[in-house]
Amino acid sequence: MPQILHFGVGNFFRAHQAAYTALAGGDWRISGVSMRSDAMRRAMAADNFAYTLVVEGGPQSEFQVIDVIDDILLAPTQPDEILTKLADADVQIVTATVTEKGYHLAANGELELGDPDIQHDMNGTPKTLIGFLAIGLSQRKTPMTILSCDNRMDNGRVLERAVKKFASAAGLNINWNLFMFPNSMVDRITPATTDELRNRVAAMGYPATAPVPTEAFSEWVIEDNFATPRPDWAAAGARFVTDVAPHEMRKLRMLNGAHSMLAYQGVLAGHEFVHQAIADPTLLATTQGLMAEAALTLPVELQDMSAQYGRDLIARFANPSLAHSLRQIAMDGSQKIPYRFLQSRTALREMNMPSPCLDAALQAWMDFCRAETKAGRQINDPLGRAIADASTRDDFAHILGVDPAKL
Ligand code: CS2
Repeated sequence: MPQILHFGVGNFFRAHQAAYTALAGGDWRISGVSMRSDAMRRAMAADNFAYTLVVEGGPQSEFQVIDVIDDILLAPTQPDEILTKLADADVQIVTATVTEKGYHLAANGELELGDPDIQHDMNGTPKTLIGFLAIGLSQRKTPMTILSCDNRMDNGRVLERAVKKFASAAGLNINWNLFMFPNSMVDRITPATTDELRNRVAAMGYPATAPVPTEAFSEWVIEDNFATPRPDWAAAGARFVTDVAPHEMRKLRMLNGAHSMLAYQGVLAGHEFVHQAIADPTLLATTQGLMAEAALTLPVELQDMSAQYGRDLIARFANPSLAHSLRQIAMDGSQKIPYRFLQSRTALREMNMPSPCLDAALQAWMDFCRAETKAGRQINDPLGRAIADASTRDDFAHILGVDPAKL
């Protein structure tokens, strides 16, 4: 049976790629890899890896039982089993949602060879996605498609470059003709699971150990550049295109840009959830402003749809049945801000146009970092310590790898 090996079995993957695979029909099955903790494997094993997706936002919650996952392997304790899977000809597609920081990239977007986790993987027993792929592909004899589903511009190419850099530093030989790394844009707002949700799902008699809350909307735009067959994801609503970049730009700059701004301004204003922040008239106005600024930077063919896209995003953010925590979005700002704020800002500067809302968003990130540091809280970011230092010295430019004059 054809298989997918998925790295990063969090809620987003279970609301998105796994749900598309289930809807696509056919006989594809998924094995998951949990990058750190055993918690998800333990919870899901109790229900034989089936789980309930709870679609919130309509008059009633909709419960969908998803049963496409066969097992979950643990990266820290089962590296050999994972490498065996990567060599298995039945495993034709690797998908990944390891978050921005799971790529271990420097501010210039290239793999950070000095990163301690990457250094660790050079010894031959990997624990990162990059190490697993480089070592796994060097042992593989049949084609495979590696599909990044993380929120990054050019995510497939970035992943391919990172794996190549690792392989060349580690002296691994890979037959690159066998492998494709298509880009993709993924979208579905997926908060964390709460006890309240578990209880509600249990009361309905559905698998309740690891349910996932999500919204009705979802989007998946995939570069049609595969080395292997794939599930009929188009039947489940995915779109295959030749160039994903315009879709990535609109989503990262408008949706994720607005999300991050709401997170920083919202926490500073004392809000807890996205739907509360967007109900605050001041934050609604800056969000609309940021979207309008970001929209100006999009390719011309998207200009006509951007206003409606923005209105739809506001309606999605306002969904009161999704308890989407602002602090969850505020996490890992150093990895997110370049694609969410800086690229739009730079594009506007090149057009000699002002960017007051994007400037305010960037300011809100810095204010948030200062406030957290002052309150003695650790900043949840791979560069957390450096950011805490930068907060006391007011030197955020080097965190983002930009010229201080440009901040
Ligand atoms: C959010 C995203 O946590 C975050 O940074 O902006 O996870 C967002 O909810 C998704 O990209 C929506 O598709």
